[in-house]
Amino acid sequence: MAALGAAAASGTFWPQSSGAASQPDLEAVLTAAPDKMPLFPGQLTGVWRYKGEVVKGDSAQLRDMPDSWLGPVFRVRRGQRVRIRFKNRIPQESIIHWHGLHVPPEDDGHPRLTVPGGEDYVYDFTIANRAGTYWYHPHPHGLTGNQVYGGMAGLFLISDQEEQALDLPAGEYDLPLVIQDRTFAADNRLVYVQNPMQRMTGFLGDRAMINGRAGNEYFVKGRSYRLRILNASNSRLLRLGWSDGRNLQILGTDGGLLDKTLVVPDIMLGPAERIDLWADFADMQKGAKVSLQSLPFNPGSGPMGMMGNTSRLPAGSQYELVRFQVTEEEKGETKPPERLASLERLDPEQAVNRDNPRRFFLEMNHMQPTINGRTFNMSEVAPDEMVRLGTTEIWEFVNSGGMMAMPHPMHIHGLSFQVIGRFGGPGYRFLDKGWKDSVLVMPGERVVVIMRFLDHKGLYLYHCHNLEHEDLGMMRNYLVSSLSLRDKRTTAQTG
Ligand SMILES: [Cu+2]
Repeated sequence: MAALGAAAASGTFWPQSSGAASQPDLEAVLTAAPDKMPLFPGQLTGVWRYKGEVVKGDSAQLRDMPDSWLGPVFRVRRGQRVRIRFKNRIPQESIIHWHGLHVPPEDDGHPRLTVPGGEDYVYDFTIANRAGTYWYHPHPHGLTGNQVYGGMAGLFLISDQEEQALDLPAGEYDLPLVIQDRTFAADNRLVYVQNPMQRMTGFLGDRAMINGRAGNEYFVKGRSYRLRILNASNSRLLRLGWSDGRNLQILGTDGGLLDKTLVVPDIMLGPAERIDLWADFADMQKGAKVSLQSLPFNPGSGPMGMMGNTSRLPAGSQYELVRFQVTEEEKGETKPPERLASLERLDPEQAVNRDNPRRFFLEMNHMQPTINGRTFNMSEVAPDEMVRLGTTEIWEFVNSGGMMAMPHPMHIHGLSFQVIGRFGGPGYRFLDKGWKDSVLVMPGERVVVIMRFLDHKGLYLYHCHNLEHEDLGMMRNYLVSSLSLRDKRTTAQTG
């Protein structure tokens, strides 16, 4: 159980709860349970999914997605305190991770906190993050891929005053697009990993599913929209672009808005990454269509990626994701605001390891993906995985490349980081601006990130968000403590 009021121990950087931490602003129940959904004509499809219910507070803060296997969309404000009771009613142990949220360790969904089917876990934390598109999903060790694939995931949207002042498209014009690939058998059953090779490369489905349902056509008005795109696929990389060659106008990323709109022809989006897009249909006539596609790219895994990959949508191929059809011409807003949000930049000069960044080598070792040669252990923390509260650090993820190399979307729990360098690799366009919590590291690439361990001590995770890799153990603990490095070495030696 989460310690009540633990979030009140926050430092000065993050806002405190508006209600002096005495009462939650929102109390909800999130139940994971088996369900059956009419995804296609014929038989129903069995899924596992989250259902939500507001117990106290504004019922509009949880919205069901119609006809979707996804859980309810949370809409919360920075500074609000939320208490969420997770009721695990699937026949497996589980726990929820609030992806991208800065929460105390006991609210972070570490696999050591899993509860068996039939039991509950109560989260209680204050929303510390900037406005942005975050999400939630299960995090039991070895079972995350299976549970997310089965339907367990949902969006967690945060707003704040700075974002609200921008008056971005809202309501029906603020459109989430959660992209997941899935394979279905002839009788509409979900099909997951069929052989060890698919587990090693990551599972690729036969079709792109949008917002937890089969239809990918959206009827829109001839005006501007905010599209919140989450790649919630288990392992699939996307290279997003518009079908008519227009540029992407990118407003935000994992950790919220950029300082100004980024205009690019295409962008890579790895598993767990988010992009906020400004989409403008104002220049289109009634009946006109335009699509978001995944454009061709070299998945970079060489012969390894080809083996076991039986998907009808091969990695790196070109296919349509979402089609928009204009049903009503309208003269709406056509340009995003000049300036979006204030963006603090972490200074590498302030990093305690400025001259000696931590290096994490991402390597395949006889079909086993590893980080610095290690795999997951529930409680183990190596000396190079211990960091000090209050410090700023530079970490480097090094994907060594070679025959066995595969892309690894690396995720760090408990904080947002900034990308300060990307070297080598195939040279695609990545969204390395703003605040991130997941970053794609392609074969042969070295990605340098900077982060600050501000106000929560304890055990967190960093791992590959290719969920098959994660379940195979490409995940490790890191420990935030107030001890100095020298103290930690002594402690580690003496146990
Ligand atoms: Cu990986």
